[in-house]
Amino acid sequence: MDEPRALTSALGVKTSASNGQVGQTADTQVRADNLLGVFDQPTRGNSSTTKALERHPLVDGGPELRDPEITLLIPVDDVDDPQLSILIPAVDEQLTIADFVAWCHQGMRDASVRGEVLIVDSSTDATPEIALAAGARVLRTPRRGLGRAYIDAIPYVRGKYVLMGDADCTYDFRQLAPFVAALDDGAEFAMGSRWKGSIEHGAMPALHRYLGTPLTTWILNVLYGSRFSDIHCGMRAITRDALVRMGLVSQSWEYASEMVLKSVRMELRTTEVPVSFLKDREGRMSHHKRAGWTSPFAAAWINLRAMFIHGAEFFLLKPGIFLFTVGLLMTLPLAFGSLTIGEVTFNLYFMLVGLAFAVIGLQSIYFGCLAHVFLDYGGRARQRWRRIFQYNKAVGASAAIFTLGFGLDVALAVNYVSNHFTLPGPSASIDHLGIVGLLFMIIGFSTFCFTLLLHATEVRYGRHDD
Ligand SMILES: Nc1nc2c(ncn2[C@@H]2O[C@H](COP(=O)(O)OP(=O)(O)OP(=O)(O)O)[C@@H](O)[C@H]2O)c(=O)[nH]1
Ligand SMILES: [Mg+2]
Repeated sequence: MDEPRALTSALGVKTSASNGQVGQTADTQVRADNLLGVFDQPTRGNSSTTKALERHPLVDGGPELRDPEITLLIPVDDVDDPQLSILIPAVDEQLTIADFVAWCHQGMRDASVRGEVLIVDSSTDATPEIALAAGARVLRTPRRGLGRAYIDAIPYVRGKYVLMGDADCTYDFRQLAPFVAALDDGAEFAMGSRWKGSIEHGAMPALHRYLGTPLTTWILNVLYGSRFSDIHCGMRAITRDALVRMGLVSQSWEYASEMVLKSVRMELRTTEVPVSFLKDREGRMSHHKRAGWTSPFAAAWINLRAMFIHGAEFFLLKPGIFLFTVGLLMTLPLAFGSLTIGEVTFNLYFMLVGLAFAVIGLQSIYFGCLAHVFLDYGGRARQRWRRIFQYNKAVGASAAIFTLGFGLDVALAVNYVSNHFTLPGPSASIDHLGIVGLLFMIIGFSTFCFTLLLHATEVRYGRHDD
């Protein structure tokens, strides 16, 4: 505890969220550039930093995207034009951060790759000063969650390859060469796998090892038709281009699932790399433990939530088609009256159950299509659905089906009025046709609404994908 504090004062480092100050001693100089400052005064930052930031699309998006609460600290032995960026969030990791940065440098030397270590730091201890002294770039950000730390850091990533992980020395970054080799071989996403590598005894609680991770990995694989062996592995590499295109939104632990499932949706060239998972150092307490016993459950819950939201179509489209078909089979054959097969009579009430199934099924189908459209990365789903539901044809068909249904129900209403406001009875064919009429009106109206919404997506996404 004492030693890092002493180092802080020896370095004379001052970090400031708003003005990017400069700390200096006889043998160490540390430069702190606020991103805004780099733009306003380009000569203050070193030229490679300025260039990297200027060409980044997120930064190019406009000043409103620059966060005044973020400060970049650059070490004296900074690397120009790195090929690899090791991107590591850290909160209060002063116990391990020096070794961790040294491991990264050793790993990069062994892999013969020119790289930088970028620590996304939200610590209140001496982590940033130690990391900076060890030769890492430090991005000071407010503590806003693990996913948010990655999102905040993306505009500052200079390498073509990005390797992610934890600062607690539980992933062995001395062995990073296989990740670089995988990306060199053409992979866009190289996911670490502790199950294919090794897990040191005591490194993972039994609950995570035998239940949480295998179960959530299995669920994701079922939902997305993928074959990952360890979706929560924190050590993973991705090209910067793919990471930017991914547009991560997760603020917390669920970034882990979001990256994996988006890699499937984006059809990234993906591979798995075995990694060694080590025990926490003596004296380090996991953030989950610090947050309380409910924390792993909260992490599992938000990871599942991400999987379900991004995979909404799984629950909607195919189940919807099934339910709609069952609903039609329960209603249409009874359109002209009850049917008796053996001992069983299928009557108007049976039709009503079928009507409910058909309506729920149809809504599911249309919501599933919309989920497909909203969560589409290549534009192909939008193109396909718009081709199936061409505006004129779909609106024309909706109007025809609705009118047919309306006609059947008008006939029922006329019959009702002309019979002194009484219906002939549940087995009369006019009553059965009235239910079919309702079904047709619902199908027609829902299809019209869906067609409008589907084509409204053009307003949001444009037609460049056609
Ligand atoms: N910048 C930043 N880093 C974070 C945040 N939360 C966690 N980290 C860091 O992200 C890495 C992974 O953190 P956690 O997933 O919470 O992991 P942990 O404390 O090692 O807990 P275990 O999952 O039990 O290993 C560690 O290096 C943390 O210091 C955050 O809100 N902001
Ligand atoms: Mg850990």
